[in-house]
Amino acid sequence: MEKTWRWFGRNDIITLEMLRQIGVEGIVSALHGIPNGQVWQPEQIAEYKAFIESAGLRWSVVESLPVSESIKYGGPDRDQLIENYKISLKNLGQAGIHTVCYNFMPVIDWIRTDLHRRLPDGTCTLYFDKIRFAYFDCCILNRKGAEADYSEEELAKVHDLKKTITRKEIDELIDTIIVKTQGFINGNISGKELDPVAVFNGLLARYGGIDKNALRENMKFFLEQVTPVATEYGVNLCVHPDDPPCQVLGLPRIVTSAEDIEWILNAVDEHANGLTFCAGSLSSGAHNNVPAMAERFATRTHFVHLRSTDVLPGGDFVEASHLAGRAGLIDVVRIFLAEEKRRRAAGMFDSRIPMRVDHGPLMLDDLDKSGFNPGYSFLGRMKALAEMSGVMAAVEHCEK
Ligand code: DNO
Repeated sequence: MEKTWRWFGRNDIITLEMLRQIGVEGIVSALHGIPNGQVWQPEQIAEYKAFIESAGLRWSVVESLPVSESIKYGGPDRDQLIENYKISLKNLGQAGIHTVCYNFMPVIDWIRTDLHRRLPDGTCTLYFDKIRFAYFDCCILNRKGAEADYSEEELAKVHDLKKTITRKEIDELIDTIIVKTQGFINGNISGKELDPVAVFNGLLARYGGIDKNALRENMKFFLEQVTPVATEYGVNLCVHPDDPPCQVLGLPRIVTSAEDIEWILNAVDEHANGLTFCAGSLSSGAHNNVPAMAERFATRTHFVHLRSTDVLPGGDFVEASHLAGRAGLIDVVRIFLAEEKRRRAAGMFDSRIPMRVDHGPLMLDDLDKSGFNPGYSFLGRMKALAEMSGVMAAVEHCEK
């Protein structure tokens, strides 16, 4: 697999020169400055690509070319936005960038309630606390009917939390869920909103009539139009699973399980309509057997995120070490290395599958630094990359 790294552009405090030194081969990035929905112009792509190449690396994957909300809920301007998406895909393909990751999560991308959960070994990690999330839903957003989505036991715990939670904790929860996790990924929240809760509730309101089937239909509509363009220009599209893989805030989520993924791949049964195999997101759903899913969807996987989680009693989950947790990354790596072998034998152009380690603990000197995006510090990811490189080398050695 090609060792890639998510890099956030010239403002990233991790430089391309640092990445060369630790054995990174390819860069995963996006034109973060372009507002969602606008065309990525050939000159803008060429300039960014040249900058990456001047450091001796290549721009391997776009993560993400964002799918505008209006495409997801079927707004009046969706046709124009899909046209723009097609032009960006064509421009990327013509520039020689062949892997484009996106997601189809309405309103909110990945969700965590705590970005600095201290572990016994002194490192910090990302955490999802179901009760705090339910508190956010029922008592901060005050979403109508939210209570129906939680058990009586959970609601009783929310009630207890209400008595003890401080104003500071409430502000942090809002900042974490709406701003910090979303601001850096070209999501719907820029991070500059004066009243993030009001903005967020406005975004949620657009999905009033959209259930799972309606969202699936909108995704199919999108895929039917963009996949032929992707195929024509040699681009592999790869949808990122929902993180966490479950319904949230009354919104439908449709990339949560093997059944969902099967549906998407069948909706447009073309090689270019593929999957980002995010082992971390999938592992945070207790219903998912991650290595079995890797086996099942390997032929349509175009990009791999190596990360693992532990699901805890009560619905919480925590990011695990890359060699532990329920993702089974050693098996996952073995499965994708075998898939690469199959593709090489078949003479396929994409026989080297890009992989990146996803997230990593905040550790050592990085604990005192500011400026990292949540989950994307340097040393924790470097350690994870070393671990995963070791696993790849060992598997390849044993299969010789
Ligand atoms: C968070 C990421 C996601 C992912 C997008 C892909 O760390 O895994 O934001 O990049 O969902 O479109």
